[in-house]
Amino acid sequence: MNREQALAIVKLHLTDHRYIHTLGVVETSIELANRFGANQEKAEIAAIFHDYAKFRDKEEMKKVVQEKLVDKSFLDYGDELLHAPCGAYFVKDEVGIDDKEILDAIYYHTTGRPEMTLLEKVVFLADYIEPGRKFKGVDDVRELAKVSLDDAIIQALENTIGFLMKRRQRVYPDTLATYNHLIKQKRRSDVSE
Ligand code: DGI
Ligand code: FE
Ligand code: FE
Repeated sequence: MNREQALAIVKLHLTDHRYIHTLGVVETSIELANRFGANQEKAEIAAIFHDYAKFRDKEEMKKVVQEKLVDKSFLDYGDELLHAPCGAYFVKDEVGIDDKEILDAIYYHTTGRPEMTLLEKVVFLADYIEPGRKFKGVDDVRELAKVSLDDAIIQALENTIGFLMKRRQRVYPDTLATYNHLIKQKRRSDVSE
């Protein structure tokens, strides 16, 4: 499947606004993949499909988690999380993509996970800093992304966790675990410098 075919499929599932966001994530993913040495073709496909399930019916997605996914914990932390793991499921089931690395980059694009692969990190960060994003603090993350993938992700996680806590929303445990993991790793590499 080439870029045009993939974009044509995903466009059918998204609003114009979300499609433009997706194009931003694609360009940023390619840029980050080149900067940090991830597979550019896989980054492109994962980015194109990362929000494939953004507008799927919530009840349909809850059913997918219950019946098809191993990890049911996504049901307990707010409906916004569902589109990531369910997106990976639908992209495999409906589009026929079965590359595990691409599917995992879609699956973990919202929450992250400890021990993220390079490809997962690229898509996770691109989703946060693509040019259309206007979050408070996004420019700091964009600056960090010029030099360090992990430092940029730590800052993005700090922002997102802070954002959720200010609104008294639940924080998905693996999002916190991702933050803890990257901080621990950073301390370790600081000590060895
Ligand atoms: O799908 P996008 O809008 O492009 O971005 P996304 O996949 O990062 O989803 C953002 C939404 O997910 C936003 O409403 C905040 C929410 N979110 C991100 N991390 C967590 C979270 N929600 C909960 N409950 N817990 C999290 O850890
Ligand atoms: Fe998303
Ligand atoms: Fe997105």
